[in-house]
Amino acid sequence: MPVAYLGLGSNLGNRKANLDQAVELLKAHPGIQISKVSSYYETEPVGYTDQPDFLNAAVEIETELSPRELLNTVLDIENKMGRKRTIRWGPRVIDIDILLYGTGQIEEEGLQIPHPRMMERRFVIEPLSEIAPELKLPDGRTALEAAKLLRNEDRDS
Ligand code: GSY
Repeated sequence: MPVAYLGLGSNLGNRKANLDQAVELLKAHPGIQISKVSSYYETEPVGYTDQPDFLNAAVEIETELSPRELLNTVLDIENKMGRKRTIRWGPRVIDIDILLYGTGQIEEEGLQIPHPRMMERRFVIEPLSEIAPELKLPDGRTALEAAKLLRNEDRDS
């Protein structure tokens, strides 16, 4: 069964409860088996910075769903949890991004895999490197190598 990786984030309301609920809703889906969940990481907002800090996590799943079905499932969960799409990069109860789906590369309307901004986002790579340190990322580095690089960049900036 294909293995996929998801990035989760929340910066509105009870952020831990939101991440917990998103994990439970993923778990409850008959086409998804969760194999790993990272710790929850407190992170400063990146991009649009005038918003509360996030809690971020990464999840490894095995899934019978196609990438498009997986996208529709995570969008359903976001909607069920009350996600409102007001400001594009603004605060959100829950955000679930598909980071990787096996070694697949997909460029379709509304669906890009690997996630186009994952490599530059420490809030994605740190939790991912915790649950899958040896996972090969799109640039050929392992998740652990990519995390170290981003840590060093942050330290030197
Ligand atoms: O797509 C991610 C939403 N997001 C985040 C996030 O999840 N964590 C942090 N730290 N900053 C963010 N900026 C955006 S947009």
